[in-house]
Amino acid sequence: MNAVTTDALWMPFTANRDFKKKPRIICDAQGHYYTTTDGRRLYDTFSGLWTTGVGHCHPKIVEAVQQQVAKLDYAMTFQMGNDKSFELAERVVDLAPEGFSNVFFTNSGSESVDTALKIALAFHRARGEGHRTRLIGREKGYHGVNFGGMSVGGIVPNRKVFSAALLPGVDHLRHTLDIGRNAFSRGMPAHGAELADDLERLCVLHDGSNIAAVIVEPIVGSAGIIPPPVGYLEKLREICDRHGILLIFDEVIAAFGRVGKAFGAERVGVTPDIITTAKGLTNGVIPMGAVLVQQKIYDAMMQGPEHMVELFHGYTYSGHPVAAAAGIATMDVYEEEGIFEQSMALEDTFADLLHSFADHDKVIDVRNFGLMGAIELAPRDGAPGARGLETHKRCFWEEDLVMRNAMDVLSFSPFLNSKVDEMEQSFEAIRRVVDAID
Ligand code: PXG
Ligand code: PLP
Repeated sequence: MNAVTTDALWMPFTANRDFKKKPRIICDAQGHYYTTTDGRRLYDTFSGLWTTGVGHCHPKIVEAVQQQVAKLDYAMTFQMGNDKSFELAERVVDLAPEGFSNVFFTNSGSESVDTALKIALAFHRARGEGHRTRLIGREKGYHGVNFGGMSVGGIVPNRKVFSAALLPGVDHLRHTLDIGRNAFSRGMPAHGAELADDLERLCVLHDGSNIAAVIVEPIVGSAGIIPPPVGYLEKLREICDRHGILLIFDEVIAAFGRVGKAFGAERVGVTPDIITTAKGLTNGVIPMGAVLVQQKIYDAMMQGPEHMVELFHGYTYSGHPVAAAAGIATMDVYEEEGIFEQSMALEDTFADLLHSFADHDKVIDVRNFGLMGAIELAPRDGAPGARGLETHKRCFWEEDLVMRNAMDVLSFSPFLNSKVDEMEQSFEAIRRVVDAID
């Protein structure tokens, strides 16, 4: 077996004791495959953790990082700047929907979310609307694990233990998952646009003039891939506009080709005021996140004496030069290799493969949008989540496949440049496992 000692590491979002009985450890990766410490080669159906859309160890990104780390490893980005961070900001703005003019760098999706919420509050205050302090999230939303993102998030186990420390003044829209009416929908489900009226209800309850921002994932990721009902996001946009509320799309997963365009906003045809990103910004190679804002937000903040800091916020590693170099190389790869077009071209095959599970007696729903997909298994009596975890483990040990589960939802985030035969083989393996489990 492997020689790695697992005792000291407290693993994130992991059943540590169960894992350490029989560790699943990766030590190498190339393209679409991982290698384990016991020398097996595994196909990755999750592109890292939604991160590594163009494949692992892409030579162009590896080279950019190697060169940058030997040239400028770090420089302060407060009251100074490094060339690469400015260059990456321009590249990201060039890809963004019309109206987005500025980028604030962070080191993760969680930091992007907390940054976006703080920008929303600061923006309203700068415009003399400091009474807009309430933040609205949505049930089943995942916005990372920091206090702001956890508070607007709606995944119960992520909040339960920290209940006393959740931000005040936060409320939640109802979620849009409706297996009863929408099971096995391909892409956006037909039913549920009216759930956006929940925002109108909260505007009555709290008075819309007190609400700073609404944050949603345009397509829900972590909670099990929930595409928005047809017309839902348009309605949210309209209600936000009517009440002067900022709309934040959390695109930590959706941005950079995951749904066939540079940004999810472009794909769903609804433009928010702020977009949060991370993951695909650097292909997951170096941690980095970014918050994109519309021109009106940046402009509103650029006031007061010119020698004064306009936004008292930033991270030691905001715009880190090595991360920025990885980001620039990633943008080059997206462009030169037509990655977003490749992603779009794979969508139908991916949807067909997912929906081929619709007839399976253990499957209660299949959901997909772009290259985000879920097969939801019926929970085993008295043991919710057991089937999902067992499928994950069997895929790893018996099928040489990395497959992510969230409880009994099998989630898929294929490479944006997947090969069709590899994708097909991975779903054949999944079917063998789903057939075999109790
Ligand atoms: N917002 C969204 C929409 C995300 O998907 C975050 C914020 C937080 O990003 P960081 O970089 O702080 O982890 C995420 C992260 C899963 C899974 O299994 C998804 C995420 C993280 C871990 C697991 O779907 N998304
Ligand atoms: N804690 C202490 C004591 C610090 O000095 C700093 C940054 O200087 C931080 C936390 C925040 O760290 P970061 O900027 O990496 O988020």
